[in-house]
Amino acid sequence: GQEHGLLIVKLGHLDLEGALIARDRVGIQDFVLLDAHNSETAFLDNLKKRFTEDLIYTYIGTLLISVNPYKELDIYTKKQMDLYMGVNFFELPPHIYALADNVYHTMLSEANNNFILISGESGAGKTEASKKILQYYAVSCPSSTLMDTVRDRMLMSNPVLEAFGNAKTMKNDNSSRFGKYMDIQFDCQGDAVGGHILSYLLEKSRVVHQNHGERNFHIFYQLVEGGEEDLLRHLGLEKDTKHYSYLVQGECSNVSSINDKDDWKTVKNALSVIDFDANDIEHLFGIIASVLHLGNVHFDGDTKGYATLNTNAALRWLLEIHVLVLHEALTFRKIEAKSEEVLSPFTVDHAIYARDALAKAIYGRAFTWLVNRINESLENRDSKRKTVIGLLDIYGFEVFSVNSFEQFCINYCNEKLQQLFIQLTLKAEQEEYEAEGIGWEPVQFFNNKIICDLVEEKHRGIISVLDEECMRPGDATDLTFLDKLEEKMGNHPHFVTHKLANKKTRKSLERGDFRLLHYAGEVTYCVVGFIDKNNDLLYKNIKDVIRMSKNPIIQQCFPATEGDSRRRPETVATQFKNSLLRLTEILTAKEAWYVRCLKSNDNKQPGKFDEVLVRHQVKYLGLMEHLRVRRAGFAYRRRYEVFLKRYKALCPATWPHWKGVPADGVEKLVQHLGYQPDEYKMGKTKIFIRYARTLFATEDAFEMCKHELGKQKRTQKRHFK
Ligand code: AOV
Ligand code: MG
Repeated sequence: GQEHGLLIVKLGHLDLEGALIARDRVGIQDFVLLDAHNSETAFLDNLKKRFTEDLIYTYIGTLLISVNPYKELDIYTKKQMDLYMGVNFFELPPHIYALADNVYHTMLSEANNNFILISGESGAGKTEASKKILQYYAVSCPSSTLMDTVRDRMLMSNPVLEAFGNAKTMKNDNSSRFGKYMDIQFDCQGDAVGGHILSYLLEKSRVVHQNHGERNFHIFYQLVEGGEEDLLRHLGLEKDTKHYSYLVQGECSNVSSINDKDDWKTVKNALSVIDFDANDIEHLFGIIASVLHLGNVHFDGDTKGYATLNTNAALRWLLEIHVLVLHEALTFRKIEAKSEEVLSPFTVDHAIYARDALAKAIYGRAFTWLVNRINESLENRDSKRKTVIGLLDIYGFEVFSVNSFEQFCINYCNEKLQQLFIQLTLKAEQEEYEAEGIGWEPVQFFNNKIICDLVEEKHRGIISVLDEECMRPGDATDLTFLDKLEEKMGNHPHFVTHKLANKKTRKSLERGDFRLLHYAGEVTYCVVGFIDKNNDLLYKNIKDVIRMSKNPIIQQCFPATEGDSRRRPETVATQFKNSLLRLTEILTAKEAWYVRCLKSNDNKQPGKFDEVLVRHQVKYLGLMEHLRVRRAGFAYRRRYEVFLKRYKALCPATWPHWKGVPADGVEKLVQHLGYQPDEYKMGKTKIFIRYARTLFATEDAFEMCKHELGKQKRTQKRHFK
């Protein structure tokens, strides 16, 4: 083709055809080098072409795109890891290891903090990607025996947290139901010396309720299916998940892709690696079993409709608390009036509500306790200088047939991360051009800040309106909340209510729903439960009772000092909002790297590339815009030393060594290669190359040259023999 003209002039004696044919079959490894860079169709063709060849990774510069293959690929072996160690992006096919390795070396050479933002919708492959990165560091970083423990614990924290925090949903058999940010700490030799995990809002409503086709958290099934007989007997559990109301609602206890028995062994082993002794394990599973027993506490109504327990049997196993005390707490509410305490009986519905609230609270707090415990075991007690690589793996954007408060929080979180991506990629680009003294025109993005504001703005956003309703004593309900929303955001371009639905979108809405037009698509939320879930209250007498438990983990989870203050605790949504704000601060202080995961199809089907689905993701993730920005002024930039080191063999003046200033060497080199003045600019520390084809041609020339040099070397060797 024409763009190779330069190459053919300079290296006319070499045959390019073979290389070009190979490239045609496997597509282009880096979209920056794609000729029709403005064409979404060309973009998708390239992804598809590669996907068909099991090449799931493609770059946009240093951003890595990953398309979920839904099948095991033979590309995560130790051999592959070794291959990618210390190698530049360009030298090998795109890989998650290449990214991991480049982040690692950047951190070491620049002594800075980095983070890898892994994003994509539910089931796109974020958690798998984050595991691959962690494994790469565990295997490939230099090793010292002391640090081996840290490394093992870091690896083993994964199965434990997945068991307690992941579950089967309609989108993903192993869906993360909490957000996770993990810092891996390295010393200046590059040894992994410690780690720290921050967890975000666990979807604890799943403990008491699962939609059809979904499961509770994996750990429950693992315990019941895999638990040793002694243990189960000790916990009073039957070896049958059907026996437990909290496990049967979704009607899919068995999932073909999941082996709970094996997973139980993995988790038990992992727990021992992160320093859990037999007592810890007994207490932890005592809690898990208690939740199951609690779910089996059923109520009847007496003649007045008040709740009575139909059997005391399950209570006996609950948290080492006296049966009668528990019985009372589950059927009566204690009201403190002046100096007296009055017992007011629960209705059946009320009692069920109290029971479920207790189960959620126990599980949620035990999860937080577990994260803290893992952090203790990962703590680096040596205060020497260290730098970190942060790994962010959150719950992806999700839309179900019914979406509730949990989806609202999860999708809001994804909005925030998209916003961060937009800010950082634009900002980084602008600053770089400015720092290097090169002018440029910014590229237009769809900025989703408007949606973030709609959700989180002080006094005006959805969370504020929700909080206001939650604080309002008396008659606030989910529907009054909806009315308030309608009143306040009715005219917002990304908000649709029942009343206005037909004007803004063609799809109508149910009375109790509102719809948000998210960056990734429309989601209809059902307001039922918003107020309760946001308040997340536990009756005081239930709290008092649970504090009587002799289980030491429960004692730590429900400290006696809690709740003394008169101040109302922050609502769930506000806590979440604040934690995301802090996360953004943590991340913006670090150098960002991106993995954008794409879902290849909606049926978890191996090797199927659903073009419509992928196109939609490419669009909303802003990949085309990202590419445009990368190419707006200059597609590529390289530090002078790096550029020279790589390509010096292409010019007699720079080969084998260039003795002067690197910038001058680069100037000599590119002039020899025939770069035209409009093709590149010399910045302060880097060369900026405008067209992909220029670098493409240079890279090809380099390949040919390597080949030639290799031949020469081989002939020389033969001569010596
Ligand atoms: P997610 O983390 O992005 O969804 P996962 O990482 O759990 O998605 O991936 C979902 C499933 O896709 C996995 O269980 C694997 O079966 C398959 N998969 C993903 N990546 C790969 C890969 N590189 N190679 C082979 N199979 C893969 V969520 O947590 O639901 O947002 O909330
Ligand atoms: Mg996940």
